[in-house]
Amino acid sequence: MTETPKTALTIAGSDSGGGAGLQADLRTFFACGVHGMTAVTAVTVQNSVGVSGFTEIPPGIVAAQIEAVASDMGVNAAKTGMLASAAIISTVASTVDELGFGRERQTPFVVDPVAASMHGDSLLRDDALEALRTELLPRATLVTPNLDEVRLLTGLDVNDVAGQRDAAEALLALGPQWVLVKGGHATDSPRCVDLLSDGTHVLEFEGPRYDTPHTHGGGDTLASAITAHLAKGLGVPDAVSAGKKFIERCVAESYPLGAGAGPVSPFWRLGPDIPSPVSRDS
Ligand code: PXL
Repeated sequence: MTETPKTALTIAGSDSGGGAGLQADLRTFFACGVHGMTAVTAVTVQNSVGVSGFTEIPPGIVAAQIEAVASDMGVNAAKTGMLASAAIISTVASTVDELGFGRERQTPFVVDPVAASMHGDSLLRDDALEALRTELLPRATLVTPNLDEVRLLTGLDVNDVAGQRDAAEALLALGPQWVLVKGGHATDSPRCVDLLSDGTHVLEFEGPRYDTPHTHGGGDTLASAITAHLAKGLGVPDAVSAGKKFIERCVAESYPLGAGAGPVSPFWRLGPDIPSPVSRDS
């Protein structure tokens, strides 16, 4: 028997292709050394080319999954991914209140405001955006939008770091404790800058921009790596710094799979002992 690891909970949707969603979250939690738990919100039908449909889990079952693991196993940090509907968002909001997750509460709560897949397929019903804005963002310890999600949440069209600063202000006005405005979608920029702010501290995390189409699950992986480090007791800036280093390597080591976008990959965390990749045709 070994020591029990810290625990992290993802409240997210399933990606049948295994690249994004709760599959990416669990893989990341494992690679970051925390025990991963799931509250499934939706089941998507997808592969590397796109999402062809999804069904939602009843809100009461989403809440019951969260309560079941929190009451028995304990949650050191939690995150959200695909939430699909206003009804699920409202239920998650009241459940996290009940359990003490969120800003200025005991358990760090990361909201990744997932609205669409990288191919542009909607993962959030139209009526749910307002619920995300008004019910979930005010409860978040950290919210981690990409620039498309910034546009949906604030109406701001951002393509440089100055714009990211303005977006951070606009998002902080919606109530989260910290905002990480990710710059990955600002493709004109040769570097990839993510801007973190709580209104007092403004920190820029800069990294390389890799020229690869295989970034499926990148946002989920960053948010779950940050969540894992929060579960281990790091503060938000240190957890974001550790998460950024983790996702950079996962993007550098992403691989092609299927006809479309392959996944970012944490295989490198397994070290030199695993066999090097062999062709699946051989
Ligand atoms: O990467 C965002 C995301 C989150 N959750 C699920 C997804 C995706 C993107 O495809 O499928 C279930």
